[in-house]
Amino acid sequence: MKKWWEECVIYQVYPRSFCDSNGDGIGDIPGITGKLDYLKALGVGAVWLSPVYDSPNDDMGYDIRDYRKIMQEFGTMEDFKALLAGLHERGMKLIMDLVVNHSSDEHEWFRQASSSRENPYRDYYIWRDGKNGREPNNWAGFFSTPAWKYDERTQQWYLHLFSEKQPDLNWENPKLRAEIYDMINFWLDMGVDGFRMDVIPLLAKNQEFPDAGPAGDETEMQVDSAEEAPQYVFGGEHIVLQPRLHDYLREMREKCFDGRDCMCVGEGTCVSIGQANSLLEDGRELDQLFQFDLMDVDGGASKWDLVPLDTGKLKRKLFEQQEKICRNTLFWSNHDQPRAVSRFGCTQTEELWKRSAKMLAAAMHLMKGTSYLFQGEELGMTNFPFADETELRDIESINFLKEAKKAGTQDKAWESILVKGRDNARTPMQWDETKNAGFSAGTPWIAVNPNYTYINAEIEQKDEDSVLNFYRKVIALKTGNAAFSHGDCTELLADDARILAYVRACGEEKYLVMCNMTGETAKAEYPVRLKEAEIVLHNMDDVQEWLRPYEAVVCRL
Ligand code: ISL
Ligand code: CA
Repeated sequence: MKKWWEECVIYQVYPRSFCDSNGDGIGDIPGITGKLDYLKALGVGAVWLSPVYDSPNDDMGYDIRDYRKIMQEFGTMEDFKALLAGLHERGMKLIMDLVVNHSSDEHEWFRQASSSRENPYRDYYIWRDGKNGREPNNWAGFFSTPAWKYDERTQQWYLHLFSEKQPDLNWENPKLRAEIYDMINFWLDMGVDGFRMDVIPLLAKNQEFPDAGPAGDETEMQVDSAEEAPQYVFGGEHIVLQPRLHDYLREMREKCFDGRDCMCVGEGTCVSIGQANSLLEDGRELDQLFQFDLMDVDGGASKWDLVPLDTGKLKRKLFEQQEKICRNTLFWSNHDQPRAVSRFGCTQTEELWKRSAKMLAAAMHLMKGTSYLFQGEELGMTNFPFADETELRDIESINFLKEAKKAGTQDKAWESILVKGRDNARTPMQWDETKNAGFSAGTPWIAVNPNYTYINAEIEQKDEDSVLNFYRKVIALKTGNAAFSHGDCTELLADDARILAYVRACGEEKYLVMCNMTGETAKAEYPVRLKEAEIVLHNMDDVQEWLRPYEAVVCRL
């Protein structure tokens, strides 16, 4: 028997940008509840809600001040319960975001912990003495800062892999773990159906806290004086998939998930394709994992290094995931990534925008695995033409630009932010042609993409040929047809870098999916003659011999 989460398409809502019900410019929970029929009509079976907990929003809700309270701007606990009930009434599930690698520095635990070294909560976080007047080690954080911050009051350093307002929790401490499990059970008892677990592979840290760097390299960041600036290095080998992580996840399953019909999907930060199954294999840790290799195909040493898209590489990664990851997930984007069509498709003309957005829908979501859509993807929403830094809201981009200015590389940094900045995904959902795309009657917290005049839900609902209606068809195939929901997936044309081609098969039912991922017509030895094939889904009106730019076709074999 397949589990519900293996059979449905899951839709990610970024609440701040989804729908503002009271005109304060910030999306909120009643706003989401008002759109449930839209989601139902799209055909999704579950919603993953980015964090809605009380937060000072240093990292837009990923810095939690109170795990059992709803963020005031988003509404009340009653509003939350109404959302949950509204989903359940329509036969949809709700997955919450679980951010437990770190809390906010405004969380009561941290306020206590940082008040004195003797405080009973001290050990809920990770404190160390400095070395030579500097950080305890050379670890770099994710947001262009060192990973440690000095606390004047208690004269020790605390670890924060993300912003300094996101201190890392100390999972070594059994009391902290018990509090987290209680909190998880609080939400499960209320009826939520699962969790998306933020940066879950980073929970356990090497307790020696050694410097990071090439093994055996004694020079790492040995700094001899407080004046000399050390080189900070990402401490991956000491924080990703450490042995204790597996103990924690197993314990969590025992204390929270066993005996319940819920699911957990982990954000597989820094987990390679080959490592993914170590968290999935025996079903005692995670149910699913987001593996991020696709998100790195157009990056270099860092995501900010812009590398042109190599569709051959993209294809290899996709099929490697198919082959090696049990219970695979499929996604083109999320709230941390640029918009899929701007990144993997083409926005040069309106026609190619539409065609390539549809091609991406078929290419990804008809593969084997649970599909995750990010809000607006189903409309073909695009990256935002940020004019200058005053339009940025995301701490990652803001910090990156600040550091680039110091180094005199701000022009290059700005180019990267336009292409890769997380705010691209966070501009308001485009509902209709009215003011602010129908997102808010007030002033939105982040600018609305000017293309809402033709990319919006209302227009697309009415247009048979829209990206939205194409997504509906893809979702209907994915969830209503055994070959697509759990049939085998076999790659074809593996040596052709331009065409993504595969067969989905379940018993006698067989379908061929062929997608031209490039802007050129792609002649090749096709497995079928398109003109004679029984076409069940197509993003163009007529059939020719060869796939035209971004053409996608699904035929029954
Ligand atoms: O966003 C990224 C790349 O731009 C990632 O490095 C990201 O920071 C990483 O995947 C962790 O993401 C998650 O945790 C962060 C939060 O900022 C992200 O929004 C969240 O998805 C810290 O909680
Ligand atoms: Ca609001």
